[in-house]
Amino acid sequence: MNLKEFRQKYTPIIDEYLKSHLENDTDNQKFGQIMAYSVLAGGKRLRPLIFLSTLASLGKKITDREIQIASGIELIHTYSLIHDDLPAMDNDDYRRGKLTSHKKFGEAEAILAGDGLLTLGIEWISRASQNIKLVEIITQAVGPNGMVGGQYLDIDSTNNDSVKDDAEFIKKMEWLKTGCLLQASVQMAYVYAECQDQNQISALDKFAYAFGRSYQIYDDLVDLVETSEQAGKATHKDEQEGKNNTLTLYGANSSRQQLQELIDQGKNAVAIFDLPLLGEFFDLYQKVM
Ligand code: GRG
Repeated sequence: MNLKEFRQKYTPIIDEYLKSHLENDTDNQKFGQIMAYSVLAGGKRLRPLIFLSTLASLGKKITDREIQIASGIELIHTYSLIHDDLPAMDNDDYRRGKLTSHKKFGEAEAILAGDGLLTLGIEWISRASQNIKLVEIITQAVGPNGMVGGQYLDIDSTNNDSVKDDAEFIKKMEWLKTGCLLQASVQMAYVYAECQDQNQISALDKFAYAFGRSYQIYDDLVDLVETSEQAGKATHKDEQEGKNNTLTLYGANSSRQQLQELIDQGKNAVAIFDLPLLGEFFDLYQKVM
């Protein structure tokens, strides 16, 4: 099975799981709908699909339990988008082609929806996996030494000229903000699948680094090349708002070159697997190359 077929099979299954459980399992129906709004607004389901593709690459069967873990990762990702869009952060009106949560329901509601999705995501992962190691991986990846820490560095460095040319700082910030959660999606899969093969683990670690690092560069290029309609969110904001990132530091050509090097590294690493799934995630980047 290739990635196109895999996505076509599993995206509706993930979406259906998210829809039915968010709307039905929350005691307060109105709050359940507020959380569901942002989750069901769209989204590529990239992190759940990476988790499931890693499982499939390792020969692990995908059942309802694995779908619940994958969906839990998506809840946590969506929480980060809701909070990132708040007026105190990026102050965005559109996300996934729809009004952001705070624009639609109010700021307090959006903060709470994010809080609810984060905690529910951890609950789903814990409940379905029955594996404390997975909970440790995900909480470390999104906590103060992961995504939240990266977001803090982002906020702290915006319009700060002292880090404008600091390549190491920018790389670290981007890794924490974006790379850690993508990496965790791969790590959780090989831990859950009880993979003991060091060659496979090393290949997956290399893939997780290459994809996690490259995804932020890709997203910044999307900001440069796509219209708001195409991206479903405001674009051309980074330069205007004094954001420091690989693109503003090196420019588009060098960013594309770095992206290509990471694509080559990542694809080579996962060439050991029979299924082509993981390497094909890099094909997403074609539209910015
Ligand atoms: C903890 C508030 C808080 C934020 C964490 C993840 C994050 C930092 C902010 C979100 C904004 C952003 C541009 C982050 C970079 C990660 C990224 C590229 C997110 C968009 O992910 P996609 O492309 O989006 O997978 P969809 O909508 O397809 O799920």
